[in-house]
Amino acid sequence: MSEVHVFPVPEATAASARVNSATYNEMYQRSIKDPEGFWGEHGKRIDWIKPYTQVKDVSYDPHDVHIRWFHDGTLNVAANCLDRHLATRGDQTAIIWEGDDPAKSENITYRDLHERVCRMGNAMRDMGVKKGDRVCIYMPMIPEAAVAMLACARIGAVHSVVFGGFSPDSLANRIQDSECCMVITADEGLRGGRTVPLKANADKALESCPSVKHVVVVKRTGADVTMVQGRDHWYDAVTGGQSTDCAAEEMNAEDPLFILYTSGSTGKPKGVLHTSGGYLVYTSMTHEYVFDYKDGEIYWCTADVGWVTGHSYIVYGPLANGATTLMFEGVPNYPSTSRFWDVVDKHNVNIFYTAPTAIRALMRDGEDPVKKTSRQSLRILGTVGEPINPEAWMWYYNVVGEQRCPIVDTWWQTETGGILITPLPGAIDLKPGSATLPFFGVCPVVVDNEGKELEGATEGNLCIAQSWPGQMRTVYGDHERFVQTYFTTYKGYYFTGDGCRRDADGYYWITGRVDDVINVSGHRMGTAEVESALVAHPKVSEAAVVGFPHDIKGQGIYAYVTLVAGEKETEELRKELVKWVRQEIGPIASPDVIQWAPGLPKTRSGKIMRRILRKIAENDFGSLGDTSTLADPSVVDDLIDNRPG
Ligand code: 6R9
Repeated sequence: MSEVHVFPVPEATAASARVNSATYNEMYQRSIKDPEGFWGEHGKRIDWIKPYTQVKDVSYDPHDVHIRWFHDGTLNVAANCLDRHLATRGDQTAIIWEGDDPAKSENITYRDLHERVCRMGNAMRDMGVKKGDRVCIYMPMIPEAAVAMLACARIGAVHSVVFGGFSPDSLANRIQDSECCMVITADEGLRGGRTVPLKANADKALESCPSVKHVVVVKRTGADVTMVQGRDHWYDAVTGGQSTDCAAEEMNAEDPLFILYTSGSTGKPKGVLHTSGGYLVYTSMTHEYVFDYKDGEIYWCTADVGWVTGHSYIVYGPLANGATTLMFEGVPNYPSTSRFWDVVDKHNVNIFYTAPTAIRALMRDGEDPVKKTSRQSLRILGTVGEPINPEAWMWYYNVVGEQRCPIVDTWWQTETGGILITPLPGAIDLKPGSATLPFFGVCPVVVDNEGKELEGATEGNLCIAQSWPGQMRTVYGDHERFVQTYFTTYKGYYFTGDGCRRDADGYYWITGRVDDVINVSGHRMGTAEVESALVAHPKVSEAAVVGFPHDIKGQGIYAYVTLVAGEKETEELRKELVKWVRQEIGPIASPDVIQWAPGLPKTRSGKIMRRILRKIAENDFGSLGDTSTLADPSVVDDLIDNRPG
């Protein structure tokens, strides 16, 4: 490891920030030693209908995993994000919407947003949606996506947002798993000047989703779409005549707020379930402290609401804090690679939060597209989704932030609900590539493969020893899978699936997944999902998928494919398989490399040795390790000899 440059907290930031290094240490120690006291106090940052008297009721014991926070309190999440602010900031902008077309943007005040949410809530109730019902949201990045989420929260329905880039099949699987009664979508999405056929995709998905009784369609592009009589309704038609009063359902702290599907190392995507009270306390608190958010500031997270980052840090955290949150429909390189910075200047963005993959892609275009913009409004920069390489960090820091803006490299997961390991800009010195130190209440531990806790500077598997309020509660409909996935590998801990290194200063450096999950452009994917899409093709008999280092995407997808006997390994078929996977899962799952593999390296018991396949994909043949346990060691040489490119 080469020497690491440390970037101390700028004095001005420390002086004005909510916490400095002394207060961080004090608050952190208290949060770990007395979680009940700490969270009992900070839980009051949101409005409760019936205040809680209980703070924490948690067990990580595999025989009885349960996680409850504030569990005798009641609240409504939407009322916390809207009604609560009306008296003091009704006319303040809640959402700045920036369209794909730079000529289109809109400012939506808290009052306006409240009215829209109430209208939609009433429309949903009219269509029979009740507390506890599941509603699928399959939307582009338009304000109605946030309205739909908040309308669900208002009437106690559980939303399941499915990223607009997912295929009809992926959408159908998610709708079926949680038996959604309604789908909220748009005619089309618009990204980078190109349309996405959302309604047509939904129609295809719904052929196999009998639970869906109603579809609400927002008109975004005005494209011609099929509307099924009795099932499909235009958003404007159902919300137009509705009252702007909509009683907020009184929810228990542990009533579900949403389900969000995420990839694991095996099987189908899991429905990660988050509940109401703890989630809102945790996301609002992290949003305020991690970004040092101050009243009146303009905050922009570039994620899509289809991912957890969009849930927690575009919608719930910022709105609970009465912030102005920017929602961007487009992409970083349309109409030009200056777009991010043009938007920063146009709306005077103070806090900017994006993914390393976007930074790496923009870096390729050089400094000019950045330098021709002002960016003087920027104060804090953030990253999320994957490890950031120090080169990209330095470019972000020097070129985008002009050495003025601290970078918060925030490590967390769909499962964690909110940020767990991160710098606090006024308190923690930065090291490029490190997510630095734990947030309040978070107790990271590094364990070896046997589950032994490692002390001091070390490297191993990252676990979390104590619960925090934003933690997922279960896998929807499959609590056993929840227990199996997160609480059995290392007893007594929540296992993250990530590897990490801890340095002598106690800083954490996330090294990436230690399971069969890959991270492509910050999007999480199970290699098993891509494999099952491939083997679903009639000409494929077997497939093994691994990640490999990719300059822009972080990781690329490398697929080894064995064809059915008699099928020819042609360039045409290679292209067809790439297209096939895009159709089965979505464009984010497109394989970057397909290598024909007449045989795969398997143990005598038939297990594919992925370790070896990873090395070959990485072009690292010197350290293949022990291949003697393979049923047929010669397949390895064959794969090396026939590596494409
Ligand atoms: C929020 C989100 C989670 C996985 C996680 C890890 C990787 C996220 C990171 C990071 C290094 C960071 N990850 N943030 N790795 N540094 N700052 O991305 O959730 O889509 O569930 O992905 O992403 O591997 O386990 P999710």
